[in-house]
Amino acid sequence: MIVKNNHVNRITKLQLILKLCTINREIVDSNHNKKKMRECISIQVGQAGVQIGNACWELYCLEHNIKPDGTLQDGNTNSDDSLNTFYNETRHGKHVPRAIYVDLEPSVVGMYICQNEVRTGKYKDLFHPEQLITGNEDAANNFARGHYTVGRAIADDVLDQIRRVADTCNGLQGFLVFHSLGGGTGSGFTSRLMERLYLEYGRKSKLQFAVYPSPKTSTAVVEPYNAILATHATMDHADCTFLVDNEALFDICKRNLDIARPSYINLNRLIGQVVSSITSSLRFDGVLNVDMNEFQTNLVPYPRIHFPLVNYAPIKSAEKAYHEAMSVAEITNACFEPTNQMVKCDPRDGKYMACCMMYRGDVVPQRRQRRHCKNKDKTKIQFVDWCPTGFKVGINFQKPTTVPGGDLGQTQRAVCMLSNTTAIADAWSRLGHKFDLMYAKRAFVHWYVGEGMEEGEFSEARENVAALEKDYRSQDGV
Ligand SMILES: Nc1nc2c(ncn2[C@@H]2O[C@H](COP(=O)(O)OP(=O)(O)OP(=O)(O)O)[C@@H](O)[C@H]2O)c(=O)[nH]1
Ligand SMILES: [Mg+2]
Repeated sequence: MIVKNNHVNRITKLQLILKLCTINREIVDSNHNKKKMRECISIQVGQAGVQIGNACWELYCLEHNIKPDGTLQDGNTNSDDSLNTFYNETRHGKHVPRAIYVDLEPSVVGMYICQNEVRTGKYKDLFHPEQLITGNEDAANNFARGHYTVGRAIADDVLDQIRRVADTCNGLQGFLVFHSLGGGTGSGFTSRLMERLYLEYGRKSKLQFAVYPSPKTSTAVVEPYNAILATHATMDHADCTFLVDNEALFDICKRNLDIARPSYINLNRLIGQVVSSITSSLRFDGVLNVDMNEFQTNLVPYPRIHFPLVNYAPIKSAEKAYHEAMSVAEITNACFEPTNQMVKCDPRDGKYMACCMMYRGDVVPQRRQRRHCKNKDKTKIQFVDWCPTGFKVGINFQKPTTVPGGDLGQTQRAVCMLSNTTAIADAWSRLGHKFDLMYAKRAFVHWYVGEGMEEGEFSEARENVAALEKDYRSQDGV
């Protein structure tokens, strides 16, 4: 569903043909989806990936009425078959997440299970032990250890396990990979894994959810090195990467949720809500549902320009949500606020190449569309001149679910906006600047060379990210 504005766009014939091809493909894709199961495999890598995974699977289970041991809540008959895209139902009626947890050290994955055993025993039975893969020593915040030395040893086991999970699928759609860009495992091992996935599952979609390093929460000084090396190494192997900036999340938790000192649990629950919105069209049936593939087709105009900005609204504490019911218009407006963004940058300084709105809950289609147009004028959203201006819109009628005892208040509706904006180039320039300060002195480089990396890889990675920044900026004619 595309809402066009009145601008006359200067699009060439070729671009028009490309657009028509895209629309045709979308129709073919959505017809195809109706006939066939389209499973997704989630891969949670390193501490951040594992802990974000916990928040996501906890929320998915609540949304689908699945008990912590994988069985359905009493009275739930799984009438919506779509949940099988994320869960494999066994003969005994247990729903096992199509997920793999990987960390190069045992404590984070182990602690998760152990904490649950000790504290509540809640989700320890959800996963099959073979889905949780750990090594003996971590990557010590070093990309080279995660990618080469330590990571190499575990890669085959991980790929074998992925193959086993893939064998349980009828029509595997793709992979969702969760990781940090700053950790040694999150950066190094993930990029090795993405390369293997690209080689072995080339035609399947590969989406990443990557934690962008922030000085407020980062654990190592070399995170900018790891992040740039990982971005370079995965650039050609990922179809779409959603960045989540810990600093942006930290500020949202403080400002919107009144959490004085946000912890990873607070940040991860927020990420969980966002991921749930992005993936809800894959997990629930619905007439106005728009499949992730369709959004992706619209969001990524060129293979490298694949880092959409994520906005989410409403983000309100339980107390505020109880007193303020937000209308469709209000959540749509709130969603455009830079304070509801998952990465710090200012889209008003850039131009949009694409914009997708994913609504959930009580939302009436016509009103929503009109609101878009008004909103677009109001906030002076500018599209690049080569792209037909339009919003792709999807609705999932299931209202958002909140975790009991969590920070977010229950609301009747929510919206998640994915936009490809040239403003995200700011994130790359900030990271590049920090990289340059250290690399000018060759500080800490010996740790990487000691693990078998060549110094040339640093400059190659830096040049590639600089080129990415330039690619983005050149889209709006800057
Ligand atoms: N949002 C979020 N960020 C996290 C979490 N845990 C770690 N981080 C961030 O991730 C980066 C550190 O990476 P980790 O994921 O801890 O590292 P790792 O992948 O386990 O790699 P090594 O421990 O070096 O082997 C820092 O920027 C942290 O702020 C988490 O649970 N949630
Ligand atoms: Mg770790």
